Amino acid sequence: MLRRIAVALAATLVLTALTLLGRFAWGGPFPPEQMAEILFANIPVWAFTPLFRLFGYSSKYWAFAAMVGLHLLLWTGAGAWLHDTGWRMRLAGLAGLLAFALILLPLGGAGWFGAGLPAGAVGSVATLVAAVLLYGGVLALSSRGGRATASAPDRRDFVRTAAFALTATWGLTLLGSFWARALAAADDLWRAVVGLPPEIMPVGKFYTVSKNIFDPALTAAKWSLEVKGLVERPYRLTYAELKAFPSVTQSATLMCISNEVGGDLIGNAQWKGVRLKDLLARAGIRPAAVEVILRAADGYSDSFPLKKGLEDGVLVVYEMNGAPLVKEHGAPARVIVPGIYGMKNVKWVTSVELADYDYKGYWEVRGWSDEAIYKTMSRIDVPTGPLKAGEGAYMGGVAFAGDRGVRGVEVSVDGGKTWQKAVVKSPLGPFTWVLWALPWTPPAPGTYTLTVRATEKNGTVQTAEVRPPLPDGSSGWHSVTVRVG
Ligand SMILES: Nc1nc2c(c(=O)[nH]1)N[C@H]1C(S)=C(S)[C@@H](COP(=O)(O)O)O[C@H]1N2
Ligand SMILES: [Mo]
Repeated sequence: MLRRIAVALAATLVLTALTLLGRFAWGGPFPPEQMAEILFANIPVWAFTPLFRLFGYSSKYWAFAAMVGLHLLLWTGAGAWLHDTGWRMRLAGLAGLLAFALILLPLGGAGWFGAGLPAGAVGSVATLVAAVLLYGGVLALSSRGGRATASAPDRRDFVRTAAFALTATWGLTLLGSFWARALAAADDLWRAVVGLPPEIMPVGKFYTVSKNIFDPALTAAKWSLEVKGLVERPYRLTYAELKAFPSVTQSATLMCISNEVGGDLIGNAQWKGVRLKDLLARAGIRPAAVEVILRAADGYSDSFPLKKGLEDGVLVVYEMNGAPLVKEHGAPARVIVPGIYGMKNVKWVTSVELADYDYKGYWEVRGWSDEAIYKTMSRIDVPTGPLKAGEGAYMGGVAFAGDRGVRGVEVSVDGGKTWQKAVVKSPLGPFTWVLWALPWTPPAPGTYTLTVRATEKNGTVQTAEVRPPLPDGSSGWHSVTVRVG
C-alpha cells in the first residue's frame, strides 16, 4: 500500500510540475490556483473575518497552500486507489479532465475549458491532457513492472519510477522557471526602452496621407456603399446594414508607398469591420470577375485582384482603436487590405465593383506600382541622442513585412561587419509590425553607425538594395549615426 501511495504521489508531482510550468510559460491552468479562486469566491463572510484576523494579509497564501495540499491529496489518493487497473484508470482520467474543464475551470473564473486563460481553451485542455497522460504514464510504468514479478524487482521498479518522476519534476520546474524569468525580462525590456512608438498608435498620432486639400466630410446617416459590377445581385448598403454584418476586429499595420527608409509614414491600429468577402457573397460573384475596384467620395479609386479581396483579413472597417473612424482616416468606412501598401486601403469608400480586367487606380495611372506588395522594412527609433561610453543604453525600433510576418531583427554597430540578434516582441497579429530592442553599452567614445535589417518568416532577409519610393516602395537598410562621448 505504501508503495502504491508513493507511486501515486510521484505521478501527482509530475502532473503538478507540468501544470505549474504551463501556468507560467503559456498561461495554462494550475489546478490549485483555480481551486483557491473558487474558495475565495465562495467563502462566507462569517468565516472570512475570523480567518483574516488569524492569518492577516497572508491569508490568501495559507488558503493557496491548503489548496495545494488538497490537490496533492486528491490526485495521490485517486492514483493509489486506481493503481494497476488500466481501463478504470483511463475512465477516471477522462472523467477528471471533464470535471476540470466543465466544473473547476469555469467556477474558478477561467471560463469553459479554460477559454478565459491566456493559453485559451485549446492550450488549457492540451496542457491538462498532457498532464493527465504523464500522470497515468507514471502510474502505469510502475504497475507494469509490479505485475511482472513479485517482491524484489518491486523495489527496483519503484526506485526507477521515483527517479523518473523526480527527474521529470525537476526538469519541468527548471524549464518553467527559466521560461518565466525570460518572459519577465522581456517584459521589463519593453518598459525600459524609452522612445519606441506605441504598438497600437493612438488615432491622433497615426500618420495621414490623402490626395485632398480638404478631405470629404461624410456622415454615417447619408453614406452608403454600392456593391456592383460582375455580381449576380447588385445592392446598396447603409451604415446600419454594414454594422449588422458579423464583425471582425483585427490589428493591421498601414504604410504609405511613399515612405522613405527610416520614415514615419507607418502606423498600426486595431480595426473593426466586415469581411469584404461577406459583402461580396451577399451579391453573388460572377465567374468572370478577377478584380475588385474601390471608389471613394473624393474621386479616388484603387483596385486589387479578387483573389486578394477574398482573403479573411480584407475588411470594410468603421472603427479604429475602438472608436468610430475619424474623418482623416476615412469616416464613416474604409477598406483595410493587409499585405499591400496604404494606397490600396481606400478611405471614404462608396463603391465596390467587380471587373474582369486589371483596373489602374489613382496612383497607378501616375506611375506607382499596381501590385503594391509591402516591402520588408525595419527602422531604428532609439537611441535618439548622444550616448556615453561604458553606460548601458538601448537600441530599438519597429520592423514590418506586410502579411509575410517578421521572424527576426538584427542590428549592426560597425557598419554591417557583424550583426547581433535583437529581441523581437511578438506581433499583435499576422498583419502587424513588431517592436524590436537590444541593450547596448557603447565600449568607447567615437561615432558609431547603427544599421538594422529584418528577416521574414520565410527566411528572406530584408534587401540592402537602395531604392527610392517611386514606383514600388523604398528599400534598403536603415542606418543612424550615434555619437558616443
Ligand atoms: N479615398 C482615398 N483613400 C485613400 C487615399 C486618398 O487620397 N483618398 N490615400 C491613400 C494613401 S496613399 C494612404 S498611404 C492611406 C493612408 O491612410 P491613413 O491616412 O489612414 O494613414 O490611405 C489611402 N487611401
Ligand atoms: Mo500612400
